[in-house]
Amino acid sequence: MKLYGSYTSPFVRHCRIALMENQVPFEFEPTDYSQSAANSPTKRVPFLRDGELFFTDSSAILHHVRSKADKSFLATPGETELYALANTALDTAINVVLLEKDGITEERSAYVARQKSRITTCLEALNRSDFGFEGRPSDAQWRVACLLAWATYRNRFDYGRYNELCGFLARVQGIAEFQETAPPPA
Ligand SMILES: N[C@@H](CCC(=O)N[C@@H](CS)C(=O)NCC(=O)O)C(=O)O
Repeated sequence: MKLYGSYTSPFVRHCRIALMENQVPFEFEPTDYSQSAANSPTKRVPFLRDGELFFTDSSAILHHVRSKADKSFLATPGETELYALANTALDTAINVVLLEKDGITEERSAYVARQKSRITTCLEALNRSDFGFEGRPSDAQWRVACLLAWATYRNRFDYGRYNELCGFLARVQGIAEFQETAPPPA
Protein backbone atom coordinates (compact mmCIF):
# COMPACT_ATOMS: atom_id res chain seq x y z
CA MET A 1 0.00 0.00 0.00
CA LYS A 2 1.39 3.41 -0.95
CA LEU A 3 0.16 6.76 0.36
CA TYR A 4 1.04 9.80 -1.72
CA GLY A 5 1.15 13.16 -0.01
CA SER A 6 3.05 15.87 1.80
CA TYR A 7 4.17 16.10 5.41
CA THR A 8 2.33 19.41 5.80
CA SER A 9 -1.14 18.49 4.52
CA PRO A 10 -3.72 18.02 7.32
CA PHE A 11 -5.71 15.62 5.10
CA VAL A 12 -2.62 13.47 4.59
CA ARG A 13 -1.83 13.68 8.30
CA HIS A 14 -5.22 12.23 9.20
CA CYS A 15 -4.60 9.28 6.83
CA ARG A 16 -1.15 8.68 8.31
CA ILE A 17 -2.65 8.69 11.81
CA ALA A 18 -5.27 6.09 10.81
CA LEU A 19 -2.67 3.87 9.10
CA MET A 20 -0.46 3.99 12.21
CA GLU A 21 -3.36 3.45 14.62
CA ASN A 22 -4.53 0.37 12.74
CA GLN A 23 -0.96 -0.86 12.18
CA VAL A 24 -1.50 -1.11 8.45
CA PRO A 25 1.94 -1.30 6.75
CA PHE A 26 2.36 1.41 4.10
CA GLU A 27 4.97 3.29 2.13
CA PHE A 28 4.84 7.08 2.04
CA GLU A 29 5.66 8.80 -1.24
CA PRO A 30 6.31 12.55 -0.90
CA THR A 31 4.27 14.17 -3.68
CA ASP A 32 4.38 17.76 -4.90
CA TYR A 33 1.86 19.85 -6.88
CA SER A 34 3.07 18.74 -10.31
CA GLN A 35 3.08 15.06 -9.30
CA SER A 36 -0.44 15.21 -7.85
CA ALA A 37 -1.63 17.01 -11.00
CA ALA A 38 -0.13 14.24 -13.15
CA ASN A 39 -1.21 11.27 -11.04
CA SER A 40 -4.62 12.03 -9.51
CA PRO A 41 -7.75 13.35 -11.25
CA THR A 42 -8.36 15.62 -8.26
CA LYS A 43 -4.84 17.12 -8.61
CA ARG A 44 -4.67 16.95 -4.81
CA VAL A 45 -3.05 14.92 -2.07
CA PRO A 46 -3.56 12.49 -0.50
CA PHE A 47 -4.13 9.63 -2.88
CA LEU A 48 -3.53 5.97 -2.15
CA ARG A 49 -2.83 2.84 -4.14
CA ASP A 50 -3.50 -0.60 -2.65
CA GLY A 51 -2.97 -3.22 -5.34
CA GLU A 52 -5.70 -2.65 -7.92
CA LEU A 53 -7.52 -0.16 -5.68
CA PHE A 54 -6.97 3.58 -6.09
CA PHE A 55 -8.46 6.25 -3.81
CA THR A 56 -8.25 9.98 -4.49
CA ASP A 57 -9.71 11.53 -1.34
CA SER A 58 -8.79 11.30 2.33
CA SER A 59 -12.34 10.22 3.29
CA ALA A 60 -12.23 7.24 0.93
CA ILE A 61 -8.72 6.39 2.12
CA LEU A 62 -9.83 6.50 5.77
CA HIS A 63 -12.85 4.34 5.03
CA HIS A 64 -10.58 1.81 3.31
CA VAL A 65 -8.00 1.79 6.12
CA ARG A 66 -10.62 1.42 8.86
CA SER A 67 -12.37 -1.37 6.92
CA LYS A 68 -9.10 -3.26 6.53
CA ALA A 69 -8.79 -3.26 10.33
CA ASP A 70 -12.48 -4.24 10.78
CA LYS A 71 -13.18 -0.83 12.26
CA SER A 72 -16.00 1.53 11.37
CA PHE A 73 -15.54 4.92 9.74
CA LEU A 74 -18.02 7.60 10.88
CA ALA A 75 -20.26 5.21 12.79
CA THR A 76 -23.14 7.60 13.53
CA PRO A 77 -24.88 10.57 11.84
CA GLY A 78 -23.57 12.76 14.67
CA GLU A 79 -20.01 11.72 13.96
CA THR A 80 -20.53 12.34 10.24
CA GLU A 81 -21.86 15.83 11.02
CA LEU A 82 -18.82 16.68 13.16
CA TYR A 83 -16.48 15.33 10.46
CA ALA A 84 -18.29 17.30 7.75
CA LEU A 85 -18.15 20.54 9.73
CA ALA A 86 -14.41 20.18 10.34
CA ASN A 87 -13.87 19.18 6.73
CA THR A 88 -15.76 22.20 5.44
CA ALA A 89 -13.73 24.52 7.68
CA LEU A 90 -10.47 22.92 6.52
CA ASP A 91 -11.32 22.86 2.84
CA THR A 92 -12.49 26.49 3.04
CA ALA A 93 -9.41 27.66 4.94
CA ILE A 94 -7.06 26.03 2.42
CA ASN A 95 -9.04 27.56 -0.44
CA VAL A 96 -8.64 31.02 1.15
CA VAL A 97 -4.87 30.50 1.52
CA LEU A 98 -4.49 29.49 -2.12
CA LEU A 99 -6.62 32.39 -3.39
CA GLU A 100 -4.69 34.87 -1.22
CA LYS A 101 -1.45 33.56 -2.73
CA ASP A 102 -2.86 34.69 -6.08
CA GLY A 103 -3.73 38.10 -4.65
CA ILE A 104 -7.46 37.41 -4.31
CA THR A 105 -8.28 38.69 -0.83
CA GLU A 106 -11.56 39.46 0.91
CA GLU A 107 -11.14 43.14 0.01
CA ARG A 108 -11.31 42.14 -3.67
CA SER A 109 -13.72 39.24 -3.52
CA ALA A 110 -17.07 38.99 -1.73
CA TYR A 111 -16.78 35.22 -2.04
CA VAL A 112 -13.49 35.16 -0.12
CA ALA A 113 -15.23 37.22 2.60
CA ARG A 114 -18.03 34.64 2.67
CA GLN A 115 -15.46 31.84 2.84
CA LYS A 116 -13.78 33.50 5.86
CA SER A 117 -17.10 33.98 7.60
CA ARG A 118 -17.90 30.30 6.91
CA ILE A 119 -14.71 29.30 8.77
CA THR A 120 -15.81 31.33 11.82
CA THR A 121 -19.33 29.89 11.92
CA CYS A 122 -18.00 26.34 11.49
CA LEU A 123 -15.57 26.88 14.39
CA GLU A 124 -18.42 28.21 16.56
CA ALA A 125 -20.47 25.10 15.77
CA LEU A 126 -17.51 22.80 16.35
CA ASN A 127 -16.90 24.45 19.72
CA ARG A 128 -20.43 23.44 20.78
CA SER A 129 -19.68 19.78 20.00
CA ASP A 130 -18.82 16.91 22.30
CA PHE A 131 -15.09 16.18 22.43
CA GLY A 132 -15.14 13.49 25.07
CA PHE A 133 -13.36 10.28 24.12
CA GLU A 134 -12.13 7.19 25.85
CA GLY A 135 -9.05 5.54 24.45
CA ARG A 136 -8.84 6.86 20.90
CA PRO A 137 -10.47 9.92 19.31
CA SER A 138 -13.03 9.18 16.58
CA ASP A 139 -12.25 10.04 12.95
CA ALA A 140 -14.44 13.14 13.29
CA GLN A 141 -12.40 14.22 16.31
CA TRP A 142 -9.13 13.46 14.52
CA ARG A 143 -10.26 15.68 11.66
CA VAL A 144 -10.88 18.52 14.09
CA ALA A 145 -7.43 18.00 15.63
CA CYS A 146 -5.78 18.07 12.19
CA LEU A 147 -7.70 21.25 11.32
CA LEU A 148 -6.65 23.10 14.50
CA ALA A 149 -3.02 22.00 14.32
CA TRP A 150 -2.86 23.05 10.66
CA ALA A 151 -4.28 26.50 11.55
CA THR A 152 -1.53 26.92 14.15
CA TYR A 153 1.18 25.64 11.78
CA ARG A 154 0.09 27.97 8.95
CA ASN A 155 -0.67 30.83 11.33
CA ARG A 156 -4.24 31.09 10.05
CA PHE A 157 -7.47 31.64 11.99
CA ASP A 158 -7.25 32.15 15.74
CA TYR A 159 -9.29 29.62 17.70
CA GLY A 160 -7.97 30.66 21.14
CA ARG A 161 -11.40 31.83 22.31
CA TYR A 162 -12.97 28.43 21.69
CA ASN A 163 -12.39 26.66 25.00
CA GLU A 164 -13.76 23.26 24.01
CA LEU A 165 -11.54 23.17 20.93
CA CYS A 166 -8.43 24.27 22.85
CA GLY A 167 -9.03 21.75 25.63
CA PHE A 168 -9.55 18.95 23.12
CA LEU A 169 -6.40 19.82 21.17
CA ALA A 170 -4.37 19.84 24.38
CA ARG A 171 -5.55 16.28 25.16
CA VAL A 172 -4.83 15.02 21.65
CA GLN A 173 -1.29 16.50 21.71
CA GLY A 174 -0.36 13.72 24.14
CA ILE A 175 -1.16 10.90 21.68
CA ALA A 176 1.88 9.27 20.01
CA GLU A 177 0.43 9.13 16.46
CA PHE A 178 -0.42 12.83 16.60
CA GLN A 179 3.08 13.71 17.76
CA GLU A 180 4.71 11.46 15.14
CA THR A 181 2.76 13.03 12.27
CA ALA A 182 3.40 16.66 13.24
CA PRO A 183 4.50 18.76 10.24
CA PRO A 184 8.19 19.70 10.02
CA PRO A 185 9.16 23.10 11.46
CA ALA A 186 7.95 25.81 9.03
N1 LIG B 1 -11.11 16.58 -0.29
C1 LIG B 1 -9.70 16.31 -0.36
C2 LIG B 1 -8.92 17.59 -0.07
C3 LIG B 1 -7.41 17.41 -0.25
C4 LIG B 1 -6.68 18.75 -0.40
O1 LIG B 1 -7.28 19.83 -0.45
N2 LIG B 1 -5.35 18.66 -0.46
C5 LIG B 1 -4.54 19.84 -0.66
C6 LIG B 1 -3.29 19.76 0.22
S1 LIG B 1 -3.67 20.04 1.91
C7 LIG B 1 -4.06 19.89 -2.11
O2 LIG B 1 -3.51 18.91 -2.61
N3 LIG B 1 -4.26 21.03 -2.77
C8 LIG B 1 -3.79 21.24 -4.11
C9 LIG B 1 -4.76 22.02 -4.96
O3 LIG B 1 -5.83 22.43 -4.43
O4 LIG B 1 -4.47 22.20 -6.14
C10 LIG B 1 -9.34 15.20 0.62
O5 LIG B 1 -10.04 15.06 1.64
O6 LIG B 1 -8.40 14.43 0.36
